[in-house]
Amino acid sequence: MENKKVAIISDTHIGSERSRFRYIALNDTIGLFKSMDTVVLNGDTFTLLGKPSTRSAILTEANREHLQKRMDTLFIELERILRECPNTHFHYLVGNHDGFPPAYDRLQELAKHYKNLEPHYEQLILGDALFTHGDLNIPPKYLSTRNAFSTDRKRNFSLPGGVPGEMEQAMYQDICQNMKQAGRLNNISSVFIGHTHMPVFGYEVEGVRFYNSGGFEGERVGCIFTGNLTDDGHLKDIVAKIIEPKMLGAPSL
Ligand SMILES: [Mn+2]
Repeated sequence: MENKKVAIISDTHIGSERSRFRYIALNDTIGLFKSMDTVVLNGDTFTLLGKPSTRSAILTEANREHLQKRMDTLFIELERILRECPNTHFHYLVGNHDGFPPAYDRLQELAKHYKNLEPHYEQLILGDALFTHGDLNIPPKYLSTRNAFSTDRKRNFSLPGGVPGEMEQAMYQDICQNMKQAGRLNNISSVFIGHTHMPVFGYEVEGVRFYNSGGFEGERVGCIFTGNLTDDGHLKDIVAKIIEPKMLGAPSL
């Protein structure tokens, strides 16, 4: 057995007019995916609904209809990726913009036809790495503020490194707490999240390294992480390929 090559990306927000990804297959992304054994799409790959800060946003008839239409359009793109990369296994984690029960049901339907698609509602563990979008780990006090991200957004992160803000640190603590309760804190070495659109590379909390692939809306810095998953389940050689804000051109979906 050889190491498995893994890529992780989040928050491409395809379908949002501010997204720099009109298609995820732009600019060699599809080539990178083809060269991988496993790709983790770590939430908010598509913007199916505009501004939900939580997945429990009440689905009115109007936005349920809207959701159906968006799914019809945007999941064609997902099918294209699955067809073009038949030897790559895709883990699709949902976020707060694509994590609603009807969308998750549709993903599960799609997974019956495409064996290289595996949807996840909350989290995924591969070896000693845990993947989750991050929206489920925001403490209520931050959700109740008008804009939970407003102060964080002023900071300018650089990769590698970057010191996470107060809300992000609270998210990490929540994730550590959950892992402790599940008895797996000692088995996890790295955690990958998204959601805040702030890239973070290997920030350590309680012996766990946290990674955030940033975001692809507006001028935000986003990256694709790659690493090697060894036979004995260790995700190593983690590197970040930064995707420059202007690289992908203006979206026009
Ligand atoms: Mn999100």
